[in-house]
Amino acid sequence: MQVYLELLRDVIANGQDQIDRTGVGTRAVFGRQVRFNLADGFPLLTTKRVPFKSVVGELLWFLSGSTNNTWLREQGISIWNEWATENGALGPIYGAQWRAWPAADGRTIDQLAELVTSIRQRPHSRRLIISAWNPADLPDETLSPQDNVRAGRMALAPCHCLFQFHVAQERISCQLYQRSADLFLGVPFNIASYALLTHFIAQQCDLEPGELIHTFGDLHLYRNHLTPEIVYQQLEREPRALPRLVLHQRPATLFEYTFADIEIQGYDPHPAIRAPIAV
Ligand code: DHF
Ligand code: TMP
Repeated sequence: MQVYLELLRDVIANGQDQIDRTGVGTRAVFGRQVRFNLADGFPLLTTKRVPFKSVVGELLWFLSGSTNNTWLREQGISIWNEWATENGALGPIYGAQWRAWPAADGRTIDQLAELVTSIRQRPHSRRLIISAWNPADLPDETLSPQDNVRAGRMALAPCHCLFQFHVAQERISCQLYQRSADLFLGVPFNIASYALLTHFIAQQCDLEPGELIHTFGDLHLYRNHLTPEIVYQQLEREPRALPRLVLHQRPATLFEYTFADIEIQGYDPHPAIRAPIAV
């Protein structure tokens, strides 16, 4: 995970100061790529504690097709609270697009179910893609998340918006395109989440996990994270050995994983670092 600290240094050294939608302001670079070989260990940051239960809960929630924050809240996971309406609604975000993309004729398309079928039948396919970027459902950037939801739109435009799988030599790799990336808060979650998803898909398709390739559009550090207590504190820390992921059983489908199936072993991170999130 040395590569994560290198991204922090890259944004600090090469970033431009930008104004952004939230009004907080960022330092940003455009277009970067990092790779994680999943055989080297599970890519969960060790230079600060990342709440793995929240990562797992969010992914299980996406996989279930839900876009309502209520279940996450009940699990004690608060990462989507600021964007939800009082009823917990978030509009047609990831879960809806992944599991029930609305087609023009009124059908819905279960992109993930079709993906698993395709990988099993045609692992050499070059079309193993899931997109959450549905222009018809995008929010109006000038409205609040809640007003967008009330208008039937997404609370937030998809950040991790497209991913593709690739099979070679019995290994399955995943490349994610993240158009907008909060390097301090969101990215550690995003890396772990897509690594976990790649392990699930590999298990479901009788393949070994290969690489996670993480490609970034606007990669930024919010100005209020560029402090001695937050980003610079993390940069002083020495990365430790990566933990390992253990999947205790193989559920019948991609959609039946539960918390009990998923264990992270040997996670010995430096302490958590609190930081304000830009809404
Ligand atoms: N907005 C912004 N500005 N950045 C984001 O990363 C972001 N992520 C969203 C929704 N909107 C966003 C969904 N994912 C946290 C992490 C991921 C996430 C939302 C929030 C977060 O606050 N993490 C903290 C606390 C985690 C906890 O213990 O609850 C962290 O320290 O990792
Ligand atoms: P934007 O829609 O104006 O780009 O703002 C979204 C912000 O949320 C931006 O800082 C990126 C961040 N983000 C992540 O980094 N990862 C995520 O998974 C999500 C949902 C958001």
